[in-house]
Amino acid sequence: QVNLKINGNPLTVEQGTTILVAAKKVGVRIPTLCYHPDLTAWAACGICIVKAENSPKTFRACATPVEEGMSIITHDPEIVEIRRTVLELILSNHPNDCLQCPRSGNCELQTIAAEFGLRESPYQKVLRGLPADHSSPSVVLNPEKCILCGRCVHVCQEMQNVWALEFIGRGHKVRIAPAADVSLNDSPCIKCGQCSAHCPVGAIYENDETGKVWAALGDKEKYPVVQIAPAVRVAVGEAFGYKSGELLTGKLYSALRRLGFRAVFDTNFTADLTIMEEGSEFVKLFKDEPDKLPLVTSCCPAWVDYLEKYYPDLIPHFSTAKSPQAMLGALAKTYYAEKNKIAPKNIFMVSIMPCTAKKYEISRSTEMCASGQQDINVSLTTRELVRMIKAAGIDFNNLPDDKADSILGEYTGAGTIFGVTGGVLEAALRTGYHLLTGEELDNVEFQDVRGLGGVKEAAVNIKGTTVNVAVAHGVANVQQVLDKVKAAKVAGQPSPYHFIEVMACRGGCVSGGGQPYGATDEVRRLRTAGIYQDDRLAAKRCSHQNPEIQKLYKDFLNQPLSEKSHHLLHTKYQA
Ligand code: HC0
Ligand code: SF4
Ligand code: SF4
Repeated sequence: QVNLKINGNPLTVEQGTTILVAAKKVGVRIPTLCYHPDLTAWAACGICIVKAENSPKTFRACATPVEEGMSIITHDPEIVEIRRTVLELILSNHPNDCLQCPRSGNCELQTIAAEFGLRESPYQKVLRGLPADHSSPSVVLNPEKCILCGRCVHVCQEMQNVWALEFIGRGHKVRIAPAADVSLNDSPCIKCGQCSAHCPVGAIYENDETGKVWAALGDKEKYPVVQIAPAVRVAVGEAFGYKSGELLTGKLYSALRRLGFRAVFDTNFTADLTIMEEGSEFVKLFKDEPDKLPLVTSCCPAWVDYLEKYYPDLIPHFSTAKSPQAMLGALAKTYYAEKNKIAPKNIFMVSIMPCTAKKYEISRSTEMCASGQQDINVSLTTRELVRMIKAAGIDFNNLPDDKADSILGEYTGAGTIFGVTGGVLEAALRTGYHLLTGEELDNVEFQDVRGLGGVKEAAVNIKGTTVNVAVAHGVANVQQVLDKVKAAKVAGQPSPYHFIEVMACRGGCVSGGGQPYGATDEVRRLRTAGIYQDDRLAAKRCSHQNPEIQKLYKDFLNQPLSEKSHHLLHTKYQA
């Protein structure tokens, strides 16, 4: 414990706490641009400067741990003046086109500049003239807007272990760029979008495809339909003044109908279907070919991209079941189209995802044309949907609750927990137990695979048989799990795990790269609590109990892993 004073207020905090975090505890917000609680502080921007009382000593609050007896001043005329100068220097080569910027309204630089009342600058504006990179289906990189805070580089390296972004050049020529200065699409980038979620300004942002959706909504020939992912419902409210984690499924359905979608489906429905297919795949291997285990989940497209690039020898362990997004696209243009006598080519399927990598997934040609054309036409992030709702003048907060459309809308608690780390595995265990024993679980909650621990392991007892599972989220945590699998292989021993879940984003999709800005562990916990609340409130909590899933098998697919299921719902991977 360390005792100190901040602006004269005494407080006691734990050893190792930084001045920045300590100040927050006494209600003082120190401005920052480079600091982010997910990342190691590296004190690049200099705006968080504070000083010791009665001494000329200054500190970078984000990177300085508190010391016993310290007395810190966070705001006085001298400090404010230094911060103002730092800001003016940043603005001296930052374009002033806020009106057209993708971050206008939620840009951290814009906010700080407004707080400081910056009106005119003593420095001459010198723009760099750097071109934007539009090569990736998922994110756009505009180095001209970059303020060199380094968050994207650190996210990509520390949290994702991808190293797609780096600083290139020296002195005033320094800029962010994909490693080796190739285009983003030719770089090792896995399209998770975490860089875009952490960038404080408009230098990296989701590839905006709302224009295509507006066009389809206005096209009389088209039959626009939509699906929403599990994690969207607990985060979208943040853009409309709700607390993180507020469950807004009914309002979302309403908003989508008012935008003009003819049918509103729920990706949670096909999450239940993924469990039927993947769970059956697992049970078959577990019983008949245990040497082919572990089975690894494949519903996160950034993770798929990573595995194909970095662990191609493990591709045979990937579940062939497509992601819920992909399954819904295939079924909308076959099963739903048939039942409702709509020509599949007229259906325009939009998915609302917390994720930028889903934009890439829909273009993977090997798997995404099961219906004979592209199954999903456009994938939008939560952030893009928010803009559409606002642009359409929809009063989101006062919308009535609506229901999803049959026959692709009903979901169980197992479907909804896909949105959090550990959820896919937990859902699979709920149904796996039933498939292996023919019985139902008394307690469907598997606490060991929940929470924000980077790697979670559990030995699950299924009536005397042990199933060893592991869950990793945030790509940097994957390596230790996969290395254990590889080491066992080399030694000729059975895999230490039977089933592995990986999600590229910390916390799972609840803090995907396309979610509203501002995710921290605090926010992740709130969004996660919203998802588990949805699970607890559900009438049914296991995928195999979903009546619409049972009907789908009866009327159309026959049974899990049937020929039709294989054709529509399974895929292949490429090294
Ligand atoms: Fe996810 Fe998904 S859970 S990847 O995080 O499996 O994006 O929310 O939609 O497809 O369901 C994202 C979220 C999905 C898919 C589902 C899976
Ligand atoms: Fe790195 Fe993900 Fe950004 Fe690609 S999208 S540059 S992998 S953080
Ligand atoms: Fe997308 Fe979810 Fe994977 Fe993140 S964890 S890349 S949001 S699918």
